[in-house]
Amino acid sequence: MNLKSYLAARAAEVDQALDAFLPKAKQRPLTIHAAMRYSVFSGGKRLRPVLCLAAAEACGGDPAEALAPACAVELMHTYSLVHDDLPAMDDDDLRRGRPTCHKVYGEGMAVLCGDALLTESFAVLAHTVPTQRYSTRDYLAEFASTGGSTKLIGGQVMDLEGEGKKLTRRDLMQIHEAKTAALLTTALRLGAMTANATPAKLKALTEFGHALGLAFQVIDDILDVTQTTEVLGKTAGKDAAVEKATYPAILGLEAARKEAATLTTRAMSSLKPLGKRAARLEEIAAHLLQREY
Ligand code: GRG
Repeated sequence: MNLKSYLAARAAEVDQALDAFLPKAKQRPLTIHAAMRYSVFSGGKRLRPVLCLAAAEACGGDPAEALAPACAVELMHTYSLVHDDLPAMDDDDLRRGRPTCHKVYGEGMAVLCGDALLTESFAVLAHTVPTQRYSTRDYLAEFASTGGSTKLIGGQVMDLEGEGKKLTRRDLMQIHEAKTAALLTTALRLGAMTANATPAKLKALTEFGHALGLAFQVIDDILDVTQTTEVLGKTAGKDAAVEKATYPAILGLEAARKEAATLTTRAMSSLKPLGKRAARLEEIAAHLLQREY
């Protein structure tokens, strides 16, 4: 299967599973479930869940076994987007090509929608089947730590506190390790754990996720200055407008492009311990370097 078909097929599987896991639209109270479904089914790329499934395959597992953690990761990701878009955070009107959750449902409902998505993500993760090496407790510890105050939330705190300050490249990397690379890495690790991956393979995927996550963020920063709002589905030029520290702002556009390529090469070479089975992950990394939105 070529990469385009693979990505589309995996994303469709994830969407189907998300639909089954989420409370139905008819479930009362109607508004919160409508807001949750509006935010989840809004045309996201499904990168993190696809990485989760691909990591399971790369470790010789059945991707169907990785659907629960894949969906859990997407729900945690969507919660972070809904809350990040709120006026108290990044204050954005557009996400995934549509008005943000609070623009449609109001701020109070968007706060609750994020809370409900995060809570639901743990309920979905609980469906993951333990393996010989990894218990439900291992999945939970991994997932909770990523969502917590040293990773996702910690990254957002550093981001908020960095506003209006002159950040160094090192500061920026720390923010993006926590905000972006951590969840990508956890998606890969959880997928691998469902395949009972050896510690050596898990380590390789951790290194892959770290470099890929940073590359993904550098590219995201580049696209913010080079793409249009229509193509991105979110407000382009936002970072520069609020004088946010970004890779192109700190390094310059060309050096930022080189940095993304270097990180992608590093990510690919981390995959060596997985052998030929990692070809799909390598292909995804190459694809992300070329992405236009
Ligand atoms: C806990 C509120 C809160 C925030 C945590 C993750 C995060 C910090 C904020 C979300 C917004 C943001 C800029 C995250 C950085 C990672 C990133 C570039 C996300 C966008 O991911 P895509 O492009 O989005 O995969 P889609 O819409 O395709 O799923």
